Amino acid sequence: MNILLLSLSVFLISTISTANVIKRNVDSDFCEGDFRCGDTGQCVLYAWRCDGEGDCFGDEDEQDCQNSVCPSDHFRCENSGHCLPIESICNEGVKCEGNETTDFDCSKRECDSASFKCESGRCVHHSVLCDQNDDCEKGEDESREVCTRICDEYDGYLCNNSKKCIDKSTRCNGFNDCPEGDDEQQC
Ligand SMILES: [Ca+2]
Ligand SMILES: [Ca+2]
Ligand SMILES: [Ca+2]
Repeated sequence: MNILLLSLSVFLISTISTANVIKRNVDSDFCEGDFRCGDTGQCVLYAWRCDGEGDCFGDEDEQDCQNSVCPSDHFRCENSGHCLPIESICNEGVKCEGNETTDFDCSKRECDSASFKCESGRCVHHSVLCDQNDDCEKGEDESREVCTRICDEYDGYLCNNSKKCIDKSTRCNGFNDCPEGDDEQQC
């Protein structure tokens, strides 16, 4: 019983103190995920935290950079304390300034459920898959594999040697709907 009570208190204390730390450093309630400039009521983007330019009226965003804390969707440059949005690192190639290496592995990054992850780590929206434009650096969003999956989801027929997905009802209807006419073969 005593051990149970003890573990419960340890659990509660650690939960409360973790919550306090998060709330104090990343004031998501007050600034909705942005950085809070002291008690002035001003909020600035976390990407502006420790970027070398004062953005808060009192330059609070450039203070205490040795101990800066970045939200989980940002990467912290170790020397400057600058918070870089992971989105910018993986989609736009943004890096820490100076000689500092941006030690973030985009290939290990998670994309949200509405997005597809390119080999480079870039997240592209599902709506740009198989739209005949390369949105990934290597065009994986237009690969046969991805287009097969998308076409299956629409319950369509994927033409041979192209990314064209046609309605299944147009298969064997007497008209060539695929560039190579394979929708009219093996009927
Ligand atoms: Ca700044
Ligand atoms: Ca595309
Ligand atoms: Ca047809």
